Amino acid sequence: MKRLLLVAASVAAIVFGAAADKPVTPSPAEAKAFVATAEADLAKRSEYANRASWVRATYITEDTQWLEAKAGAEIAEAATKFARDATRFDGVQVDPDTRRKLDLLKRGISFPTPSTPGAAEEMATIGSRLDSMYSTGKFTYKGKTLTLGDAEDILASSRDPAETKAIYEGWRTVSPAMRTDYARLVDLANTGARELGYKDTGAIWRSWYDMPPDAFAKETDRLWSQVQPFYKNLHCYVRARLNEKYGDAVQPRTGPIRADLLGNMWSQQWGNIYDVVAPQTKGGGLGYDLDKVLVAKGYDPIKMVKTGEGFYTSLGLAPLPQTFWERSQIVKPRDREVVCHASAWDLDDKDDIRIKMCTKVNAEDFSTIHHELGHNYYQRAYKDQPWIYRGGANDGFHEAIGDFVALSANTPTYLKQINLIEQTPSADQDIPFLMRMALDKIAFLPFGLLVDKWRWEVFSGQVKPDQYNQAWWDLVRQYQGLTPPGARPADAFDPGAKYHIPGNTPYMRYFLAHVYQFQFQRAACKQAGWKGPLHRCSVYGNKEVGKRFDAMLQMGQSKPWPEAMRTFTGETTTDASAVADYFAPLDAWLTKQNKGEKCGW
Ligand code: X8Z
Ligand code: ZN
Repeated sequence: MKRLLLVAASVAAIVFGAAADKPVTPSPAEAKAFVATAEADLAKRSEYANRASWVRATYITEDTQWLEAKAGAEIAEAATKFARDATRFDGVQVDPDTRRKLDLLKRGISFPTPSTPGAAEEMATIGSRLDSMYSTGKFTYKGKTLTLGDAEDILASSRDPAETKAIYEGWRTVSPAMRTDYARLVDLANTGARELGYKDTGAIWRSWYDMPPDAFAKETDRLWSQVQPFYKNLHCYVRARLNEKYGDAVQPRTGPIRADLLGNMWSQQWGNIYDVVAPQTKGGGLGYDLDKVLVAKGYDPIKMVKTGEGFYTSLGLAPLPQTFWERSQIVKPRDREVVCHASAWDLDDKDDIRIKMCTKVNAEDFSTIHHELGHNYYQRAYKDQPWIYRGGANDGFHEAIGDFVALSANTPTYLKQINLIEQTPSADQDIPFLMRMALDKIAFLPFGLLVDKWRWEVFSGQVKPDQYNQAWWDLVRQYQGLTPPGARPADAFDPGAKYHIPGNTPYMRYFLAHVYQFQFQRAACKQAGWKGPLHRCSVYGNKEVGKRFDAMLQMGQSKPWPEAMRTFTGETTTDASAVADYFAPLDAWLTKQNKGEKCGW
């Protein structure tokens, strides 16, 4: 703390000079010293804020919200001030490393705080409250109180459209109460962003990808146009099967799909309705149901995490530390409120890595475990980087690491290797497998894109609070081709019913990750000398791949992301052709199946 005050004083002296009339250009050495001080200060505060957040997320009470908000306000205020001060070195000729660190300091904050007294505290209090409102949200259905976890289970398995509608709408009763808080948070963050010289908060978020913010927005549209025809094909096929199952009155053959019929609360992954849309291929289809297999084989949440760890160690990475097992929350506690939305944590930037989940024994959480462990393995790999570089090459990389691993971990070849299944489907059963994967991976793409398209509109002021819900549904309809099961109430705030909105977590990272993971997979399989179809490749046990993978992980965000990409894949751009390579046989098959359908919406 003392150090921080001293620095603030010395920075002022550097910039304004002793005589205090004319600004003096600071020296490169002063820039370096400033960066070192910022790193040391933020490192210390982040451990404190992380621990407070962990306690709140695993034990939601008034008091833990208060503690989290206090620690959060302090670090947000400090980080925003460092960002503001960093601009003083804009014209200074510094070494490339110092320049990158100054840039990262300037753009590193997703919710900058205005300098007005009390603003940081207000933002942190709202942030903690919104996340807690979401995480403790409940509603009543048939006389029973349901949590999100209960509701998700029903939505995944129910094939009664009256029930899915009730559950879908029921969960969305938790979010209208968030709207005023949310609008206030947007206002405050925008004021903070403008003080830093950005147009609005969205402009900061778009500045994280080593290219101009506007170029990034165009880049997301370019990627979407690469994959959109495939999504349209999948949408068309799934809609036809839903129409056959439920009839015209529930799901018409043309137009948008009813959002509650897809087995997921946000219709973001459709794997849970595989049974409804399973390709009728000769020879028995997929031949296994991972949900059932995990239960039948006696898997419990710990065993699922151990299995996930086993994949990473097979690549030559070190086992998780003992403290991971002692301190993680793997199972939902029965006696207190917690944040069930899965996350991975690095408490001290050293070895104290943990996951926090309310694990269910099912296929979705089998994948989620690999996803979360990817975050932890990344965090541990870059722990020896300077503090500012301890992050993903970009946030999409962070999300793609575990998903890349899960692509192998979901292959029948691997599932057989670890004795989960006895037989792998024959080579002519690729379509069912690809369908199962596409229901999760391809269906996700438009959702991954639209969440932050909505936030960009909100931050820019283009969408006002009374238009929040309509704008959300306009995007859902445009990109996902979905419609709600019934008219939405006037006070609805449906974006608030998705974790990352009240949780204030940027979302474009997941869209990017759904492209990167296939690039990683394509490159890894090439390194492994794999000659078969990409979707059948597993890199389990491949130490050579592990070595190159680890080299990328260790870089953290010390270099612009294309360099990290090159280190592992040899490529330097984001390229959705890897998605097309992986799914090519399915896309062709879908096109045939859709003959005669009026695709689109
Ligand atoms: O939020 C997550 C992870 C934690 S970073 C569980 N995901 C997104 C979501 O659930 O909406 C992973 C896929 C997309
Ligand atoms: Zn994640």
